[in-house]
Parts: sequence; structure tokens; C-alpha cells
Amino acid sequence: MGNGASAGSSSQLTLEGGEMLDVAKIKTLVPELRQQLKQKDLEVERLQNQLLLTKQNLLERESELGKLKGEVHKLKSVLQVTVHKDGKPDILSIIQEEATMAGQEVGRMKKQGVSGESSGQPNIDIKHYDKDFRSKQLIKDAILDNDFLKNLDSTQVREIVDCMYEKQIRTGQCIVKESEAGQHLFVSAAIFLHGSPNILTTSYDGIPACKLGRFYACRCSSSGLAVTDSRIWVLDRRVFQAIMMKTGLQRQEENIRFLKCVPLLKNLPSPKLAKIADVLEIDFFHEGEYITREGAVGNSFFIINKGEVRVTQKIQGHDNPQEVRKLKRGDYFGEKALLSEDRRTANVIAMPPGVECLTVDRDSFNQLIGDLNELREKDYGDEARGAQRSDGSSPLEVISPTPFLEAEHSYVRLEDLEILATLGMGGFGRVELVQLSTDRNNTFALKCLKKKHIVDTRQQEHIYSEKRIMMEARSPFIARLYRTFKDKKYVYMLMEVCLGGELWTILRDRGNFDDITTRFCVACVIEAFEYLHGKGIIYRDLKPENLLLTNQGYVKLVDFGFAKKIGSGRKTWTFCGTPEYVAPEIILNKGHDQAADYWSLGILMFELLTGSPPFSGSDPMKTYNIILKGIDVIEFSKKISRNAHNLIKRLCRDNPAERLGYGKNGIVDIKKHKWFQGFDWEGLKTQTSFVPPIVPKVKGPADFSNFDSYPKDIDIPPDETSGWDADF
Ligand code: 6JR
Repeated sequence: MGNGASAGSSSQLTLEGGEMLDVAKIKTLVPELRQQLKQKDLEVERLQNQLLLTKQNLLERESELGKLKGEVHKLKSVLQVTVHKDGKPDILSIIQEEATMAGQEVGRMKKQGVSGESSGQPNIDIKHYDKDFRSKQLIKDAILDNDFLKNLDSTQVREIVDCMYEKQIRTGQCIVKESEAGQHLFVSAAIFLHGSPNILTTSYDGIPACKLGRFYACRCSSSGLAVTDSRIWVLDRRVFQAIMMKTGLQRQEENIRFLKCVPLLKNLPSPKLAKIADVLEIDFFHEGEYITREGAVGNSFFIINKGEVRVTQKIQGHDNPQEVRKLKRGDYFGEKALLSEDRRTANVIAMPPGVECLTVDRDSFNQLIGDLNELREKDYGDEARGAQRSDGSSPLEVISPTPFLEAEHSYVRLEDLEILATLGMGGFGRVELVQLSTDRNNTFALKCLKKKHIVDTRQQEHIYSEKRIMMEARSPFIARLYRTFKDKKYVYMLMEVCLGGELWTILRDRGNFDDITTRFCVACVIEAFEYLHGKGIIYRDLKPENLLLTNQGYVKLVDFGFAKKIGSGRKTWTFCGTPEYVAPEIILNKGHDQAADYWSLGILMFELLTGSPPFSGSDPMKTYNIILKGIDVIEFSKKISRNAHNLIKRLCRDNPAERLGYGKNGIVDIKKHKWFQGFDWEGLKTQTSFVPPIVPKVKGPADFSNFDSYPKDIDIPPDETSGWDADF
């Protein structure tokens, strides 16, 4: 005792920095600090509440907005119908245009298909015209200044430059004539005004002149009038198409020819080689350059096209890597980091004078090449490290032959049918609900196509193809076509009726679908696509407008106007589809195949989940330009879940070869995606154990209440007797 400042007395504390604190003083401060803390807590709580309220408010606003949008959609659709009733469809386009100009989205208007003539591939002479260096440069500059054409490769640009021919134009002369068939816009003739390298194009039906590039998007015919006497360069659309096709084919053929000489790949079936040829990139490495570095991560597989490489490795007992072998043209390397190791097992160095390699990235390698026995069993003398996988060599792709099909309802005659109501309407004609006068319980959908319209829009071949494909199709996810008729004015298709209505109508009324509904609809489409692709058929016109609900609520694909049998490993070049849904390779005329359907599947998912497709402009040209910018610049609404977002992005890859579904497992890869986790594919196929998410109300075989109402047809088309439909 006695010593006031003893260690036992705790009246003072020494802080780390040597500062002294009076404990008694602190004790008096504690209640005050507690009070302050409590106040801060309260404030935090208040702020949190505010945040919650704002969030709630936001959600409410969002839902209000959704409802409003739904109402706008309904109104627009009613308008669409009323306008047709008045027989003045022009008003609608004015409304639509004004809405677009005001910056609003053109929501629930039915989307129209677009197609180039169906007269097969252009088989025309690609003629070159001599021109001086300056003119060539001018044309080239114009091409590189154009949003579309700048995507072409140098061979294609050179061909276009060579094929343009000169034309003298006098002041006031009309460069492009206007025709009545109007709506479709696409590059058909590129005209370069002398002096200012702008590109003018006409749409491919020869309709209003339209400038691409700097003075883009005037739809008026006056833009086709020459202001002064001038010299222009012209390229016919058919030549343009022929160039695109020729160069595309050439590149593919060259690559395939080389791949056939690569010992590793020479036994693969041609369709597979074609796919590999599609994903190849050509890379050049200077002498001495390290193509792979031992220990580094690697994501590419290489085939040597030109030159030689040296392979070196660290070997015990040596300070420097030692050469283990040389590889030459036709040899490959880089498989190990992709198969079993994550890292490169050796250095691969380009030898003089440099090396050209065909490069395949990791994804494409896994999809197309990775399961080859030779690769898996490859042994560089390193204790059989390669053979880790079970056999998985890719099955040969075969197109199933057409089985003998029974002809249901082939006895039905046109005279036996009575029209009950109109189920759909378009430029082509109408789809009527009809019943058999001899059996009123038997109803069908009768598609009536105006022959004059078919001839005017050169769709004869598409109509035949539609008939052939639909007559043969036997899938629960594709509407049946029983038989066809014809008379002087129309050709007719007698089809299975789906009284649940169009998915488009339901989407319009609901605004958007939830994940479950969307998954179901997309799954039905996948089943239909699996069936079609298995027969070498591409569909090319996916959209909610072409999906019908059966009475039970299953989804069926209708309208095969753009479907085409191309076989596997083949491509086609005819431009067609619906602008919002066409894939970039179709726009760029690079040739397209099944992968274009996978692209559209991603667009469909997006539209069903949000109510609008991701790429949409006020006219087709604008839409195409937005599509070419890619899916990565599109903002994804919160309505789209993480897994759905991921799947959409995997489907909407710019490069068709990278799309999910295009790999060696085909469409199964899409079915296995996380978004479909737990989905009962078997139940869907058999249509038994499944309760569809939307079960429509259908009271009987003649109940058309799930369809919008359409006015009676007042427009009677003229006779068309050219005889193109002899075999229809
Ligand atoms: N060894 C690439 C060529 C050899 C060779 C021996 C080894 C490994 P990668 O070099 O694939 O990149 O394609 O790893 O992706 O004798 N190459 N000759 N690799 N590894 C490689 C091959 C190619 C570099 C070789 C290679 C070994 C030996 C022991 C582990 C343990």
C-alpha cells in the first residue's frame, strides 16, 4: 500500500504511442459514446429503410412500366387489325414510323420475313472491268468507310473493286427506279458517287434508294437523283452475291484441301473437315519466335501450314532446353496443354524464314478434334501420358433417309372445306380455320397463298421447299402438312390446326414470360430443331409469330417458307429470315448453315424473357447494323437470370462455329446447359408426364377465340397462270 501510482491502481492507461489516458475520464465519456453509437445505429437503420422503400418503389414503377408496355402492345396490335379492317395499311406504317421517330421501341408489331429471290445460287459470270489506280483507291476507300462492307476480307474487297463498272449520269437522272414491292432493304447495287466516296444501295427488290455509310437511311426516292453530271461505279447485287459466295467457298475449299493432307485429320468425314475449316485462323510466326513456351498456359492447337519448327525441352542434367525434335508442314503441336496438361510441355520455336500455322482455339479443339484416338494415344516417350480419356471418337454425321410416310387426310377435297374464321393474315395471303363439311369435328388450318404475290416476290422455290419439308416432317413439335391444292389465284396448304393460338399473341398480352415458361417454349423449339437438323434441314425463320400452342399447351413450329435442306457440312447463301432474328453471317453474305438457327434460338430466349428482341432498329438496315455490333454491347435486363444470360451469349456468338450446338455433340450441348438443369427432356418428348406452363382454353375443334380477329378479305388477287405450280 502507500504508493499511489502502483501497478495495482488502474487510474491511468498507457497507449502504445506513450500517450496517457485517464480511465475515470473515459468512464464518464462511455455513456455519451454509447448514446452517439445508438444514434448512428438508428441513422443506419433509417437509411436502410429508405433504401428498401426506394427499391420497392423502383420495383413498383418497373411493374407499372411493364403493364403500360403491355397496354401499348395491345393497342398497337388492335390498331394493326383495325387498320387492315379499313383497308388502309399505310396509316399503320405511318404510326409505326412516328413511334420510332419519337424514340420509342416498335414493340409488339408482327415482324416480317425478308428473303432474296429463291432462284437458287447465282451462277453468273464474275466479270472484271479495267480501271485506273485512282478509281480503284476511291472505291476501296468507300468500301472501308461502309459499316457493312468494311467487314469483308481483302480478297473480297479486291473482287468488288474489279467488278464495278462505270456509268455516266446526267443531272436529274434517276439512278435507281422505285418499284412497288417496297419494304425489304438490302445491299443490291453499290453506287459510288464520283468525288465523294459514298455508297448508295438499293434494296434487293429494286425499291427505294438507300444510302449506307455517312448519308445513311433516307428512304425517299429523291436520294436516287443525280445532282450534277457524274460518273458512278455500279455493282449489281447478283454479282455482289456471286463474289461473296465464290470467295467464301474458295476459302473453305482451300482449307479443306489442306486439312485432307494433314495425316492426323485425313480420315475424318468431309462435314467434319468443313467444320474445322470454318474455325481455323491463320497465324504467322517470325523466325525465332516462341509459338509455345514450356510451363506457360496455352489455349491453342496448331497445324503447320508452311515452314518448320524446333521443339525444345528442359532435360535433367542440362542447363539449357534441349532440342527434342523438328516438325514440318502437316505436323501438329499444342495438343497436350489442351488435353491433359494445363501448361505447355515444351517450347516450340519458329525456324527461318518463318512459319504459318492454322490455329484452332481451345473450345473448337475440344468440340471438333480433341477426341481423336491418335491425339489421345500420342506418346512422345513420356510414359503414355496421353491415353487418359475413354473412347469418344466422333460418329459419322448421316442424314437419315426419308421413311415411307402414310398420307393422312389425302382424301380431303377443297370443295369439302368450309371456312369458319381467319387465324392469320399477311402479304402472302391468309390462314383460315376450316372444317370438313362431312365431319364437323374435323378442323384444319388452310394456308391460302396468292400466286401473284409469290411470283412477284420470286418465292416459287421457297413454296415448293416448304411443301416438301413439311409433308415429310413427323415431329410432335412441328405442325403437320397433310396435302396441298391449287387454283388460278391461290395455292393452298391443308395443315394441322393448333387452337392455343400464337405464342406471339400470348407474349404481347403478358409483356414477357418467366424463366419456366420460356424454358418450356425454347425446349420445344430445340426438339423441333434437333429433328430438322438431323435431316439436314435448316429452319431460318424462328420467332414467336411462327410458334403455335396446341390445345394442350405444347409448342409447334409452323411456316416453313424459309426452311431449306442443305445437308450437313454445307452452307447456303440466299438471304432470308426476319431482320431482328437474322444471324450476322447471313447479313454479311458469308454463307450460313444450322448455326444460324442456334443464333435465332438465343434471340428467341431474349424476346420471350423481356418482350422484345435484343437487336431492333427502326428499319431493317438499322437492325442489321445493330446486329453486326454483337451481343456484348446489349444491356441485359434484370428479368434475365444469370444462367439464361449465359446461354443467350453462348448462342449469339458472332462466329457461327463458336455457337453452342455447333460442336461435335450438336444440339445436346444446348440441352445440357445449366439453364436447362433438371429439365425433363424425356417427359417433353413423349408429351406425357409434363404439364405445360401455359394451358390454353379451347372449348372445341372450332374454337378460334385464342386468335385475334381479322376482317373479311376484300382484296381478290388476279389470276396467275404462268404454270410454275404445275407440280404443287
Ligand atoms: N514431349 C507442344 C513435340 C514433344 C515431346 C515430351 C513430356 C511431357 P503442348 O510440343 O503440346 O505445347 O504438341 O504441351 O500443348 O517430345 N511436342 N514433341 N511435347 N511433352 C506439345 C506437343 C509438342 C508444346 C512435345 C512433349 C513431353 C515429357 C515428359 C511430360 C513429361
